[in-house]
Formats: sequence, C-alpha cells, structure tokens
Amino acid sequence: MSRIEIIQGDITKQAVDAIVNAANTSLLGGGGVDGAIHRAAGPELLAECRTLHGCRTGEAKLTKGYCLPARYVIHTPGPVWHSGDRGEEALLASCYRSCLTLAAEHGCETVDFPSISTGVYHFPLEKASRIAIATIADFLAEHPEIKRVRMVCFDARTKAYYDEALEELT
Ligand code: AR6
Repeated sequence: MSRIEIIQGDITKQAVDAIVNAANTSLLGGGGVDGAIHRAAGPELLAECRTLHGCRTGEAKLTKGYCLPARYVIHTPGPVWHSGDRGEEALLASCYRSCLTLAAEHGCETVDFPSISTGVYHFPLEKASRIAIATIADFLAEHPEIKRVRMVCFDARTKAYYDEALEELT
C-alpha cells in the first residue's frame, strides 16, 4: 500500500492536513504526544477541547491546529492495555478508523498518526503496529480521496515495528 509511509520524527512539526493526538477521554491534555501537541498548538487548543466534553475510547473528535503547522488535530483516546481481554484490539482499530473517517469528512488528503496506546497505555507494540497498518490499509482501499497516511514514530524501535507490519502487508 504505497499511500502508507512510516517515518521517524516529531508529529508536532508536520505540515499536513491533520495530525492525530493519542489523547485521554477528558481531552484536556496530558503527557507524551498529547502534552507535546498542546504545548506546540498553544492555549487555544485546550480552550476548544474544553467545549468538546471529552471523548469515548475508540472514538475521535476534531479541532483546529492553531499554532501547529497542521490544519487540524484529531483527538482519539486509545485503549489502556490490560491483558487483551477487554476489547483492546477492537478499540485500537476503532481509533484508527474513527480518525480517518473524520479526516475524510473534513477533506483531509494527508494524515499523520502517532503510535496510539503504545506509550503510557502499554499496548504491545507488535500487536499495535499490525492493527494500525491493517486498519489504515483497509480504510484507504475504500477512500481514494485520502492521498497519504503516515505513521510518525518518535523512536527507532517503534519505527522498526511499523516498518515490519507494513512489509508483512505487501
Ligand atoms: N511525536 C510523535 N510521537 C510521539 C511524540 C511526538 N512529539 N511524543 C511522544 N510520542 P503516549 P498513549 C510517542 O504515551 O500510550 C497521555 O498522557 C511515544 O514515544 O503519548 O496512547 C494522554 O493524555 C509513543 O510511541 O500515548 C493519555 O493519558 C507514542 O507517541 C496517555 O498519555 C504514544 O505514547 C495516552 O497514552
């Protein structure tokens, strides 16, 4: 699937139509990529997030990007990994689908994702990377209007797992 790319980098620096935030259900900020996005976007992002009244795990909500180079931020709370028997895999797939659905509805052609749930939420990276790539590929097959989706991995280890998952697909 040539419309999927994996890069290593900082998602807050990407000039794309939409970046995805690995948020929590409050949508009021936190650590990790969520903290980085709020810091780079500025306080207006938090002000808009306050009007959204949170978001359920596996769903997504869209805001403007404010001081970010990206036009929109799509916020999705990923599942916290427990032991895999609380629907974590289906919820993670739902995060990717919900974000891409919103992106398509808002005319986004380029979308960048961080590795949802694999930081403080402890989703196993190998499983998470396979779910992410398979879900994105399925969505893109039905949505030619989205031109490119990238996984923006913060570190080399994370990137290696997504590279592998993409290779397995092709
Ligand atoms: N660009 C790209 N990826 C990043 C960046 C960045 N600037 N910073 C961190 N990452 P995490 P989660 C990577 O913990 O597991 C927050 O407190 C990071 O290395 O940010 O979904 C929220 O408010 C890792 O690979 O998200 C929630 O409470 C990936 O992003 C909770 O954390 C995800 O790690 C969500 O936990």
